[in-house]
Amino acid sequence: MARQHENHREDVVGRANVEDTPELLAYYDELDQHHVGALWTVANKIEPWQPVSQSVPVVWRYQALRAQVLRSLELVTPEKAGRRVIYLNNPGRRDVSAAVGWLYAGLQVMNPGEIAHSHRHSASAIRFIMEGTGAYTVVDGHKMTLGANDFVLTPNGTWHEHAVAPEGSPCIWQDGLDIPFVNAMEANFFEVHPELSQAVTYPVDDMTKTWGNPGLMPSGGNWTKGYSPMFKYEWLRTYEALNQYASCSDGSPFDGVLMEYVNPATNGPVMRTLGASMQLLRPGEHTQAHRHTGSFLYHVAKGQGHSIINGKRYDWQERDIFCVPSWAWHEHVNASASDDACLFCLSDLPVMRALGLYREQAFGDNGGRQPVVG
Ligand code: 1HN
Repeated sequence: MARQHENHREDVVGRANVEDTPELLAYYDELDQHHVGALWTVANKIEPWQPVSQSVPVVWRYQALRAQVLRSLELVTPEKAGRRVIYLNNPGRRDVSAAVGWLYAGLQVMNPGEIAHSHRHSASAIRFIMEGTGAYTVVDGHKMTLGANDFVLTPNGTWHEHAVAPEGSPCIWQDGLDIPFVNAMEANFFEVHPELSQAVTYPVDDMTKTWGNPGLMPSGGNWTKGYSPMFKYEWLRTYEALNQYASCSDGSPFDGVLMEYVNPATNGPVMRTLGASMQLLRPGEHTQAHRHTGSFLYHVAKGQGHSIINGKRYDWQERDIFCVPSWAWHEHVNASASDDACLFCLSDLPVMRALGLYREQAFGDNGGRQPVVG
C-alpha cells in the first residue's frame, strides 16, 4: 500500500509539477526504503520563492510576565536550575526553544547575594538589564557592573558568570543567545568551570573604559578575537549618541535614528553571530514599512507605541519584547507626541551579512504604510 506523500505541485514553468499515480507512489515507497527520495516531490517546498518563516510575531508583555518571573525566585535556586530563566517560546519554534528564527531569549532573575555558576559554551550571548541594582557579570576575569538598559557580551568560548551584589536589589534581565543556530549547526559544547566561580583578574569595567571611548582607541591596542573587546555597552552613552545623531540627521525613513553597536577594533558586529542596535523614534514618528532577511528581537528600552507586522498591529510599552520574523513587513510607531521611544534590537544580521543572505525590500504602496487588519 503506497504511502500518501505531501504533494507540493506548482503549475509554473521551472517548478515541479508531477501528478501522483499509483505507480509513482509505489516508486516513492521503494525509494524511501533506500533512504532516498525523488526531488520533485519536495523541490517546491524546500526551495520556496521567498523565505517562509516558522516564527510568528509575538509581543511578550512585561506587565504580565514580571510576576511570573519573580515567582521563580521562590520556586528554584540558581544552584539547582543552573540559570533561573523563563524563556520566550515562540509558538512556531517550540521544537527548538527559540524566541524567533534561530534566536533564543529569556528573562533571568536573581536575588541580591546570588551567584550563578561560571560556565562556557559555543553559543554567544548578551545580557540586557531590565531592572534592579547591583548586577554584574564576569567574563574571562573581567568584571562588568550593570544598570538598566546596559548590556554585556558573553561571547562564545568565554567563561562567564552572573551575580547580584549583596547590597543590590532583585535583578531581571533579558538573555539573548544564538543557541538554536549553534544547535542547528550541530556545533554546541558546554562546560562548567572547574571551580564553579572564576577570579576577577582585571580592574572592574576595564574593557569598556579601554575600548568604549568614542573616536579613540588605546594606543597599541591589539585585539584580534572574533568579538568585541568592549564587553559592556552602557545605556547613557548610547542614548547620548542617539541624541547627537538625531540632532543632525533625519535618520532612515524605515528605521528612524538607528545605531548599531560595533566592535571598536573592527567596526563590525559585536559578535560573529549576534548583532545589536538601538533605535530612537522621535515623538510621533511613524516609520515606513520594509522587510528584510534575518530574525529580530526588539526590547522596548524607553517609551511606548506600536508596530505593524505583516499587517497586524502590536502595541508595546517599556520593557515589552516583541519579534519580527525573517522577511516580515514591519513599521514602528512612537505613540507619544512629546517623548522619544527607544528600541533595542538583537538579531542574526551578522550571519545574514557574512553568508551573503541579507536582502531587503521597501513596502511600495500607500507611502510605505501597510493596510492593517486587527
Ligand atoms: C546561559 O549561559 C545563560 O549565562 C542564560 O546567563 C541562558 C540558556 C542556555 C544555555 C546557556 C547565562 C542560557 C545559557
